[in-house]
Amino acid sequence: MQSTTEFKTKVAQLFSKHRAFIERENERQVENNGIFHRYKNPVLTWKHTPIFWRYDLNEQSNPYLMERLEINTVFNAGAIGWNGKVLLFPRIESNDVKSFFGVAESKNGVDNFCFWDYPITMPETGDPDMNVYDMRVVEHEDGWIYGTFCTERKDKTRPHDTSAAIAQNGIARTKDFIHWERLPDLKTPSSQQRNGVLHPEFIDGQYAFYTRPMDGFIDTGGGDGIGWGLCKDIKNPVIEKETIIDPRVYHTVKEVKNGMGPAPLKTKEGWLHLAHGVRRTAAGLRYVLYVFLCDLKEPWRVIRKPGRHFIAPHGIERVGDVSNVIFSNGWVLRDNGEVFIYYASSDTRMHVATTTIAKLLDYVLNTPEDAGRTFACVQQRNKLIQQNLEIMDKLGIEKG
Ligand code: M1P
Repeated sequence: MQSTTEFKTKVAQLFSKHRAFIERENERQVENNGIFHRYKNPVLTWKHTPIFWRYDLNEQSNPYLMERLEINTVFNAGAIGWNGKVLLFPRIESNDVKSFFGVAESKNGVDNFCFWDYPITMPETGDPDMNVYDMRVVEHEDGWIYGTFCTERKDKTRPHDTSAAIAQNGIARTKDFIHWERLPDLKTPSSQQRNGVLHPEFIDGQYAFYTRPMDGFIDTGGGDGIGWGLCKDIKNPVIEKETIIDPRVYHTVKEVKNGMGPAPLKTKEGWLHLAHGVRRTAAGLRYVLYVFLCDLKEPWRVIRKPGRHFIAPHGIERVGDVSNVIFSNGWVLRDNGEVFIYYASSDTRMHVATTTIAKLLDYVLNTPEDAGRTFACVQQRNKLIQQNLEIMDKLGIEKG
């Protein structure tokens, strides 16, 4: 028979191990691409969730000190810079496959992320969500902070297909990240939606959304890429006309589908976007991130689009609950020009990559667009090689 002292000691050990895990310092990795730096440790995992979210700490009801409500994964986090700190709003998936949102904060944005005491209790609409996930957090010029996320419900028109579901864009807003006002789901001409993002500024006095129209729950079908639409009233959010601004394209990183990442960053050169693109491979779907730039005055107009992936699964990032996936719905631009890109790997954990707005703009403005086919791509590379050989010759650099 275990004594109360033993139970208390076990509980104390749980907390001290957890604290040591949260407080370990992260290490910036050396990368040779000149564009961003990865970090050694993920910034959020299921292990970061508080002990008191998972265990029953009452000795009478839990004498074996078991985890009663285990957590499986922590990924796809929205992000915001707030009072000098970084707040992340990850998708937290419980072992019962229901996701919910939490708030984790860090002073430096690269380690020591600590969850607030309670997860977000997202209010429901009249039609309860089965599941909510992938929240984009946007400070809008109307003074509210909005969360747009996927709300998923059973497709009641197909009662016998237990995996038939309908995805739509849910919307909520807050001023303190604790109390959220749920607004009606965004109505669009499409039967399914995911990856909805609110543009941070009004466009002609209207709210503007990036959308991702789909025919199916997984397959986009006739939905041809990232869409854009305006809505007059955020309390009755209806988009009547959806226009595709960034189409999916055969034999590119976004051949099968794509979706907007976080809300774009406003820069002197235009609105900078981070998005994910999906390609079908023999090993299943492969998700990577790519970057593009839109016009400042006409944010629906793409003006630069490097023809390559920006971040792809690397090392351990390749493996997880849904392997070979990199997904991002949060980044933070700091006052000093640093950009923290929060990305999830394989639907399992959160990482950070750091760079600067200057580097991102250089990348988006000077990385060539997709030349379109192998022959043209080789010509593009030959041009670079020829120029470099001349420089190496002048500088006396020997071929490695
Ligand atoms: O499993 C990969 C991703 O799949 C969905 O994204 P998309 O609709 O763009 O394919 C989402 O379920 C996302 O959460 C998940 O990471």
